[in-house]
Amino acid sequence: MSEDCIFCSIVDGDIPARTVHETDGALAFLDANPLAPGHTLVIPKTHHGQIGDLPADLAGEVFDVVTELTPRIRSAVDADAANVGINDGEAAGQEVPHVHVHVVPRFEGDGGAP
Ligand code: DGP
Repeated sequence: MSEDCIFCSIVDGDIPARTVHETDGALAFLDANPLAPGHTLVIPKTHHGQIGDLPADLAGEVFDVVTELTPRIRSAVDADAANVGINDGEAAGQEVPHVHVHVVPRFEGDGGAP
């Protein structure tokens, strides 16, 4: 837990979020500012700022959730594809300094990658 971290507050239940899936070490919830219907964030429950800070076993657990969820999310919103990605560092567009993987459903003709 890191004080003043929005995603740690979501893990702790202090900020509400729409949970999609949960494991011992990872949480998936809907993005509050979705780029598309079903836009989901997958995070480690413990606080790690950037991808290089993640222990390998936890990175594996997070990625397992991404792997399992992505086809399910695509199917749920009838998407044609998905962008799966991490903004790693401020200059790359990372606004919340708690590692998170974006799963963004994509639709034919929706205008290209975000
Ligand atoms: P990034 O720019 O990669 O750090 O993405 C941060 C994402 O987090 C952005 O798409 C919006 C989302 N977000 C920010 N605050 C909240 C929140 O309080 N709840 C939820 N569900 N999503 C949030």
